Amino acid sequence: MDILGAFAEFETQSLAAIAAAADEAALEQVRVDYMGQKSGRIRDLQKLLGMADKDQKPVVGKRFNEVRTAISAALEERAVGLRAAAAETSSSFDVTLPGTVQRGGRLHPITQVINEFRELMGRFGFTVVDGPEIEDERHNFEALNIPEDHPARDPLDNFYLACAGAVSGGPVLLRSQTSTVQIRTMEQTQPPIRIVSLGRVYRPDTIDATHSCMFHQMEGLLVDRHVTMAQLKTVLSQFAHSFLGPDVEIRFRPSFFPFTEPSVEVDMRWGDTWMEIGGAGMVDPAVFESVGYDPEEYQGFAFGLGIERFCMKHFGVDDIRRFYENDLRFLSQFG
Ligand code: FA5
Repeated sequence: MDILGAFAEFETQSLAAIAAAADEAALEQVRVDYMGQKSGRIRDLQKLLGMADKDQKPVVGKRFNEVRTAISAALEERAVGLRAAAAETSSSFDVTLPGTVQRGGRLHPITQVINEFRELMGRFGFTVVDGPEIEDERHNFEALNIPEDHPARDPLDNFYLACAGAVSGGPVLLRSQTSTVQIRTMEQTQPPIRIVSLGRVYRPDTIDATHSCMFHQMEGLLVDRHVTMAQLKTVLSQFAHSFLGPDVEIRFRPSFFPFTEPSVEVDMRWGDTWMEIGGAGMVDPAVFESVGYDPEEYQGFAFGLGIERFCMKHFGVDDIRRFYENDLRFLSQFG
């Protein structure tokens, strides 16, 4: 057989062997048998190259390279195919098995109510503002007309912190009410003002089914000329109707807060029972003076509502402590 004939036969046989290799190990054996540097049959072809006549050498050399390239390409292509097939058959994915249920998170019921309150009050034209949870005595008490000897300032009724305020250098505490944000807002803004602030407050109250030492309030403040208590009641009624439906009634009971005059407790009626949900009143002139407003020129109303109370009523929860226990069996029922 001439040299080129031997090349052709080698090519045909090796390509057939490559195609017949059933797995990667068999293919590797074919590669060693045909193309192996030490003992592969390609070495016989190389020897034939040396035996070619001088004028035949360019043609034979070119053909040798073509055969070698074709076989290398076929080996590579077959290896890719076998690897893909192996991956497919060895995959542990079984479409008949039940899937893993992905548990989606959801917002805490109190966060849901806070978001809804923000949205509702936004529709009434109230802007949402925030304030710090660590407060100084000016914002938690003094500017709110709560004098030094007032029982609300008793250290046993507040969470004072064992460090001094970064700005004032005076005592600091966890805020006991969101009314602090009234002062912070008025210090920075001129009337008219229409804000709500929703957030955590802290009191060392005895914990029971309706009281927690940390809870949430929504503070509201409106300051303008010619503001009346009737407007306060309208805003609170509209708010209650929007959140709980047209059957809910609200009533004012005379009360006292140092920062409002007159002051009221706000009750709401669900079914047959009245429930206290917050305090409210007309902003006391002393508060306006403490932030540099002219009490002759401006009036305002303010309210502070307990968010947990709404949440309990809304979702039919009978114990406030459930909200803070992080029990997924409880939390996953909402939303
Ligand atoms: C105040 O905190 C006043 N700052 C409200 C206010 C604002 C009056 C603006 C006038 C003008 P009071 O201490 O009553 O008021 O608390 C308001 C509401 O917070 C209560 O009606 C109740 O719904 C809720 N609340 C009070 N203490 C707790 C508690 N320990 N746990 C859960 N909710 C509470």
